[in-house]
Amino acid sequence: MPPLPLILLVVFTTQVVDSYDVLCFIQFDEKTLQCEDFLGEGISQEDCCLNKKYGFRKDHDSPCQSCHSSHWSVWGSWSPCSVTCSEGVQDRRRTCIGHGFCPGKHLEVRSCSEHECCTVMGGWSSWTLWSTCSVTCGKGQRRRSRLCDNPTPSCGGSCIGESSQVDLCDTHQVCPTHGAWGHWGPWNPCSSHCRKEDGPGIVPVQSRLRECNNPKPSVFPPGNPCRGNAKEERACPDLPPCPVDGSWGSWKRDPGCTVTCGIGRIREERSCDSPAPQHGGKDCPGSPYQSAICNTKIPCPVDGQWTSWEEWSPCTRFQDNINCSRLVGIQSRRRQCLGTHDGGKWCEGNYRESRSCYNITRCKLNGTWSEWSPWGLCSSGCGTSNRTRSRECQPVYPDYPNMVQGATKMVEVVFTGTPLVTCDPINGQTQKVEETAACRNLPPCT
Ligand SMILES: *[C@@H]1O[C@H](CO)[C@@H](O)[C@H](O)[C@H]1NC(C)=O
Ligand SMILES: *[C@@H]1O[C@H](CO)[C@@H](O)[C@H](O)[C@H]1NC(C)=O
Ligand SMILES: CC(=O)N[C@H]1CO[C@H](CO)[C@@H](O)[C@@H]1O
Ligand SMILES: CC(=O)N[C@H]1CO[C@H](CO)[C@@H](O)[C@@H]1O
Repeated sequence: MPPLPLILLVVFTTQVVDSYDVLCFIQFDEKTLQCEDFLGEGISQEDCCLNKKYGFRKDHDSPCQSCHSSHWSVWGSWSPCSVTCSEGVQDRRRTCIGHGFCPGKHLEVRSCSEHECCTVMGGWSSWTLWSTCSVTCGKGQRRRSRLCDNPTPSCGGSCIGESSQVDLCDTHQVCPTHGAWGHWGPWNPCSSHCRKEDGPGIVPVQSRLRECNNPKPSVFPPGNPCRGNAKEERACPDLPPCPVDGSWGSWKRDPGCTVTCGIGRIREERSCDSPAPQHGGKDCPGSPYQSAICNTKIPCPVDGQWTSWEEWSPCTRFQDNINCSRLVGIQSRRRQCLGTHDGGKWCEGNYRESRSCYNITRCKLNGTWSEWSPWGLCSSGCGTSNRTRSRECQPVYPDYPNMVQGATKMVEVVFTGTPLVTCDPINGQTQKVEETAACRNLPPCT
């Protein structure tokens, strides 16, 4: 609303000068309309008001008047607005000062507004129906709500109270108990005490178990089983390396056979390095050495061997018949060196030897009985058995020298040949007598 039009009144008056004594003051306060700083009394008004700033009173009970001719005071401040919301009015005032008439209005009025609108509180609609229970078993909650639209609040207004309500509800159904895992059990021992250095799938593992018993799922109504695994595995930490037993490498031959011909031995050696024992593993079993057969394919030399001596040749002297004579003859015998092969040595010694001899073949010589010979062997090993001993007729050799001068030295002379010998007969025997005796205490023959 536009401010009200001012109604201006213009009144013309004539100044009336009537002089009378007054109480005169040096200052007139236009705001309080009071006279201040009393100057004196018994002074004519005309004189007091020679200075227009002065004021006066006609007597002690009269109001203070300004020496200035009549005029409006300054406007007062605007009054508060007639309303606190929407649009209202406010005014201000002024006062006519002086002892006359002031043209114009002492009051001004204008429209005003503190806030553009007035707050309107809202009103609730009716409640919705209760929702279904939040659970299908056991006790849960149900809910209802209402809208703040009856009426809708405006200009900062609102509805008082809750927009929703919660209520307990009971389905009267037993809830299933869903399974939950219990605590993990302790870690089981590792699948191995040690860690192999290489090879497939040999990281030792350990496992632990847990049970679906915290709580167990109910049977009726059926609860959900636990999710996830009841067993957990992990690689075992910080294991020492496994002992590695040693294993032999391949055999390696020494160079060269032990023999230079035929078949010999050769030493073979192997090392415990495939692999070598590690981390306390066992040494390789057995010997690092073995002997193998090596074949030079070269025949070995064979030394010759003497055959037995052949028979002595006839004891002769220049093809003369020297038997039964004192003449020394010569006879010789031979032997052969056989079997020398492949560079083997010839036999040591002579293949022929000779000796000096007297030929006593079929010569008639005196004989003499020998002593009894030692008893012979038993004729059998059990039952009854005999043994024998004998005396023989031995020749008495002629009294020829048994050493003669040879080519370079004295040589021995032997009698050779079978003479005709006769001894004094014993029991009619002239060549040989025998005695027989039983062997005693023989075991019986089975
Ligand atoms: C042993 O000697 C006795 C007496 O000379 C003879 O009778 C007997 O047959 C002999 N026995 C054997 C087994 O020669
Ligand atoms: C003895 O001499 C004869 C004639 O020269 C001869 O036949 C015989 O074999 C000789 N006996 C021996 C044992 O040498
Ligand atoms: C084998 C041989 O010639 N024997 C003779 C040796 O001498 C005697 C006697 O001089 C002869 O009777 C043998 O015949
Ligand atoms: C050759 C030899 O010595 N003959 C003797 C054999 O014995 C008789 C008897 O004692 C002697 O008279 C032989 O001279």
